[in-house]
Amino acid sequence: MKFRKINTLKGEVTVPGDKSISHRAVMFGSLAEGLTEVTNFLQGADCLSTIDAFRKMGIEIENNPEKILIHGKGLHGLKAPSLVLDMGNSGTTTRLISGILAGQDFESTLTGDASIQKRPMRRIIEPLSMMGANIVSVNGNDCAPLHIAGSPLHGVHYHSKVASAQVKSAVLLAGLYADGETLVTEPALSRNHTEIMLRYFGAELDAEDKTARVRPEPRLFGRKIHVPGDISSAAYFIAAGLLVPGSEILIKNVGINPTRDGILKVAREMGGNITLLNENYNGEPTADLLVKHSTLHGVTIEGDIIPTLIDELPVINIMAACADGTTVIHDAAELKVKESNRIDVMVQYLSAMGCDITGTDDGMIIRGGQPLHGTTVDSHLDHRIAMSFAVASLVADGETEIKGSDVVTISYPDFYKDLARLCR
Ligand code: SPQ
Repeated sequence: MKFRKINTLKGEVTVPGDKSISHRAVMFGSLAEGLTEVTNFLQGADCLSTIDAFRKMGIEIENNPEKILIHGKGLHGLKAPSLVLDMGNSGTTTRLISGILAGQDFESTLTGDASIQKRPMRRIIEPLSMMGANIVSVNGNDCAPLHIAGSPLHGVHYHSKVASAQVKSAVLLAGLYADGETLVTEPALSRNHTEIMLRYFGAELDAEDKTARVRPEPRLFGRKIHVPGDISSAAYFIAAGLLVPGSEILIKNVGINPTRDGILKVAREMGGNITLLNENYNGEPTADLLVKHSTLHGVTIEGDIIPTLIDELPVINIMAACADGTTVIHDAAELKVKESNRIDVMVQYLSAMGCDITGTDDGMIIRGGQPLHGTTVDSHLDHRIAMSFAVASLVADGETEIKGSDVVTISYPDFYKDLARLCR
């Protein structure tokens, strides 16, 4: 797909439902007794992979346009899948489902696309094995395919080396099937949607500082869930609104959970004009975001804020490239093990657009303020790379071509349509 510089962005946009919350609604609804109704569910390919996996384990899930209905069968209601479970491109599905499968009384095998088969699974194999799980990487390379023979599990206190919601959630979900309580402590707090939603379904779970604790064998009950808009999808409009001269856009109903809102803090620290309207703190907090074009300056981004904006760093790189001064990003080595190596790919194509950027072991250094020019970008089949460079193209001279642009179907199928509607 080809893009050109635009004059300005004006209007309102409603981004689709949060991907992390949509996945969890299907998973926990399947393990609950009775009906779970989910509205504003993200109809992205990753969340459809989660639905498909639970259907293959005997859960009836009705995917209607206005709501998803999950006919949960309780904690012990899953059936052995007769086929290999296909996780598609979804790291969240792969890692969280592994925690659930570890405690079943059947065997299963799960795999995914070429990207999933390269993403590290040792981070879940290790803690789940400590709990007594029988989980192996079929090719012996610590990646999917994974074979899991369900077995009795015991509670542990796991100290994770990485701040990862997927690792934390896998262990907590296995903890539902353990013989005692399970605790996870992480080096920095990662997104806490699992903790919030499992408690809402009836689990005995408490969380304090960087430790979450769950008690085993709860009865979970079907619930109604309205999924807030995904701040990771809103991030592209936040960046575009700040960067394109004269822009003013309202992004409606965005999740602003403090474990996800790092982009708002960083964008404001860079000088970004963002106003929160209609704030609602009932359950997962939400707000409308009014974004106005701003002159940005470089900042340092490091430490505990990193997990709260990890998926937004590619588009924050674009903001930094257009900001005056230097932006330094540390403590973000996790970027190397996402759908692509997001440090290498951002450095490669931002350099090609004329930006002065250097990759480091755990981040990047961006000396901003040089004019960007169009180039050809390969998305590396990474949705966040495609959307980030679509934003860069709006302020770059000449034409930008994004190869593999369709990959946005993973998290935001209508992204290009929504963006085009705002362009003036
Ligand atoms: O699901 P997947 O492929 O891992 O998706 C990504 C993304 O950019 O959409 C990461 F590549 O988001 C992860 C996120 O980075 C979703 C997630 C979750 O829902 O629990 C947690 C984060 O990953 P991690 O490894 O830090 O736990």
